[in-house]
Amino acid sequence: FLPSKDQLGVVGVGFSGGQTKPGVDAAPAALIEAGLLDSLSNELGYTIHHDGKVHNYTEYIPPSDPPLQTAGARAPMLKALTVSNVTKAIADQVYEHASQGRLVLTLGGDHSIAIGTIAGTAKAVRERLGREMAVIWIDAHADINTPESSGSGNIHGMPVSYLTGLSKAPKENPEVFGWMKDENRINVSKLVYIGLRDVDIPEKKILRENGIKAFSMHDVDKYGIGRVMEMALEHLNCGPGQEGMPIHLSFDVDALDPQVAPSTGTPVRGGLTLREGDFICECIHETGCLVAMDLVEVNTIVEGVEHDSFGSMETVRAGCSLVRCALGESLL
Ligand code: 5AB
Ligand code: MN
Ligand code: MN
Ligand code: MN
Repeated sequence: FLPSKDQLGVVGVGFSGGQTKPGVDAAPAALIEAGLLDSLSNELGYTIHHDGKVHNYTEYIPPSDPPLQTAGARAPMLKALTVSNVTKAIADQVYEHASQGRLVLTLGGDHSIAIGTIAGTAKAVRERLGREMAVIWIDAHADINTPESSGSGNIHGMPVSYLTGLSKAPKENPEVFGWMKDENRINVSKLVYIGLRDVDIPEKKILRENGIKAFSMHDVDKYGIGRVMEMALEHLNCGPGQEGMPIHLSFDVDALDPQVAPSTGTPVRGGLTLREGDFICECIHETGCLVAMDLVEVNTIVEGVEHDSFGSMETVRAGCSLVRCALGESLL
């Protein structure tokens, strides 16, 4: 079921509409300028399929997109139409690469874009291989709020609820994620989190009620990252001697500790070390099951960290390292 070993589709997503801080849309250019794609082709030997662009999706952004108040919600959903339209376009781009058997790398952008990337790969994997796909979500946050449970209304805190079908477009409002079909969704039993340390109270309830596998920073401290990865991959049937299943890795850079990746919109102290982050990516590479990776939430101009400052450059470098490790840099 694997994509060809050396064909890499790249999508540059300069989109920040899933949250309110500008700067996360500049990340793909910063990552590419730092030499990420060059090293993937020159050092790791990938043939790169990239249109050479960082997309801003202006043609998909409606002229008016007022906050959407739904019954019983704590906060109105922000830029719902915009994020719905843009993630549909991203799903098509990612599907196009994946359906041609390429490994897909998406450079974000805020984490709302994973609605599109995962929808696109899930559909391609179903069509090509007749199989379900697993998702490994590396993040300080669970991003599983529903429009009702979210306290912020920011859609970058909701992608997993749409991807698992816990949130769906209401009948009276199909233009907000009504494009998502079952073929775009993943099963909650095929989802694993690592790095959690800032999970909202309603999200904890959702995780518990759905029996979702989650390794918090407490688990990383308790078992060590080596054991956590063994348990995570075993849960997804991707451990040694197991059959394996296609894996989509969605890596939010805020899973890393702010000391190594300060330049992100919602930093939380007490995160993964750079080596723990790289190790996670290396272990996933080793399975041979990786079909797609997102790197999201690098924000080069976030508050307190000037563009081109040391903190911003360090964050970009950390992001590049994570991608290279997931794509095989550390193999001897
Ligand atoms: B990120 C919060 N749970 O819903 C919310 O960076 C934060 O993609 C979401 O992980 C963080 O707004 C979203 C408070
Ligand atoms: Mn996230
Ligand atoms: Mn996060
Ligand atoms: Mn964040």
